Amino acid sequence: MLYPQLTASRMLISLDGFWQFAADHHNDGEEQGWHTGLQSDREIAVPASWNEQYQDLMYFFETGWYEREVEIPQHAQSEKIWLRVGAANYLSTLWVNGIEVGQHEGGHLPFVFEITEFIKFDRPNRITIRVDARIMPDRLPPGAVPEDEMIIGFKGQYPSNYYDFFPYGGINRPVLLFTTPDSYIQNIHTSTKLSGSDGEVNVRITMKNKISGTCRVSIRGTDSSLNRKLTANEADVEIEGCLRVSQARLWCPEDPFLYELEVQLMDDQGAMVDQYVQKFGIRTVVIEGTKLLLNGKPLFLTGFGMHEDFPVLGKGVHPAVLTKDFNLLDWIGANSIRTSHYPYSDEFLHYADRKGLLVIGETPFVGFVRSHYQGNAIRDKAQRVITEMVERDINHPCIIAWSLANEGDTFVPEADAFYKSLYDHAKSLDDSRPITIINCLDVEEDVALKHYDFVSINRYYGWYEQAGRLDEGCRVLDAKLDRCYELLGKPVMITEFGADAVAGVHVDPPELFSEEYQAEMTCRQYEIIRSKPYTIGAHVWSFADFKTSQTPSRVVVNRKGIFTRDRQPKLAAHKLKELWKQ
Ligand code: GCB
Repeated sequence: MLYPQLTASRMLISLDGFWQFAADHHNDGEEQGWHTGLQSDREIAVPASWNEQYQDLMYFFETGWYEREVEIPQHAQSEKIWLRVGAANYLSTLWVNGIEVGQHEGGHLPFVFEITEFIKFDRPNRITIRVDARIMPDRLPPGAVPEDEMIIGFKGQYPSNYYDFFPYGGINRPVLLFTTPDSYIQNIHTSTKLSGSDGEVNVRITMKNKISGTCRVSIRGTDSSLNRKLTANEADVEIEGCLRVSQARLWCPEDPFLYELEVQLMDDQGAMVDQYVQKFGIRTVVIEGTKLLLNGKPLFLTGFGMHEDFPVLGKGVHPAVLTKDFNLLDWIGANSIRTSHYPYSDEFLHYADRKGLLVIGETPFVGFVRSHYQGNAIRDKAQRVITEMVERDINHPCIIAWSLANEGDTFVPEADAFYKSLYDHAKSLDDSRPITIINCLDVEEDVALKHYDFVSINRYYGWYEQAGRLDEGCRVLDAKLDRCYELLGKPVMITEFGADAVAGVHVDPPELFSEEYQAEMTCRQYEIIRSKPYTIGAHVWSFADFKTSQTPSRVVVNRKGIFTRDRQPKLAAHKLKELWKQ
């Protein structure tokens, strides 16, 4: 489903702001009838995680209930009415006026439900959203997994998520109410190729169409268009076509030019029924030999793994934080990021399209263990999530690659078929971008990497290994990189390397946790990675300090940020800037 838009034919209202909230400590609110009227004791802000808004909710990982009333304009009576939640972590159920509309599983992708039949026009409508944030082994990402299956840290951390970021609960992204006409444009898929200096734009458009008329597709500012006759149809209608843009202005970090594809659904009298404007960029991205090519030119990715994380907001998206983060990425000279360890908000990706930031889009599959590969349940669920992610993000020029998993157990034999099936599934949905997964231990025993287009590795030599011995850490990194390429013969991306630094701690000669150690390690290792002919990128872990669960190795937050959690630069930020802005 398309991102909601205010157009000549569609209305859009934000339901962000204050909602009534109640914590359901026993997860039995439905039995108590909360969906028919919430016994709310407080207000809470949306979008934002609930945890940092009230002290007693910081460690609340059960079910939260949200409620608000909304009056719908009379003139929307002939329209379809939809409700879209950008993301709510983790399992959401929607009721309108006490009637259950639907459920969505997954904490980092949107859900949208048509609510037309539940809406009243003569009185306020009660919208209720239940968000179940329990941590469980079969949730993505998983928690509370068997300790004997863990391959890295996290034993006994509180809460018991099996990943290194705080499992914030709640409605973290915008809630939008919007309308479409009864016959409407449902989905638009663009993909682009180059032919000499021209751009070829392949479009696939699906519609729910109950009229006879025409679908008009054009690229604004060009003379490129196509028209298709439509007959009234109760089923989904799909049209495909190719538009050509001569002398195309190619999307790239230096000139992130966005074209606008205007799609109009017209009736037989020529009146417009529905309209949607889809932005896209003309660009290609391929792996060729040991190179990553954008528009045919080799590219080296410099930047970070990040998190959606900020004080008070938790995982809530806020335009001011996005602005600050993009400003800092630009200041430091980063050209790319990875959406570690889940798909980021629509708002982030729209910003990246406009700014020319290159993005590796990651699934929320961090920390799969052996038992996840047994049977088909997790594989099927993971494939559904990949489908949702690719469908949501396919038109973003900023996304140049997919990462299908971070640091799963890729060393047991069952992992081979499991990760191959994820790769095949993602390729079948999108063959226009390279796909990777991320290894965290030795590549020699890894059974999954071979299925992917390029190799991604997270390495902490000089930190978790060779701790405090930077020279040795650098030597090991150098040798292991060469071995990795020798074994797999594919381009290598270092998706994580870095060290914790507590802002304000200075030690000479440099020691663990000092700003000096972080700065020296990051810069020296960056140069080693950059010097290899087969590497395509180096992402420092991490952009900013971020909240984690409690464990003896984390001092309230993970301190590997190059910026503090409130976005102030550490020494390493200045040093990296010198390297990246050369
Ligand atoms: C990793 C993980 C990342 C952690 C990081 C660390 O390998 O991918 O989620 O936060 O290490 O700091 O330990």
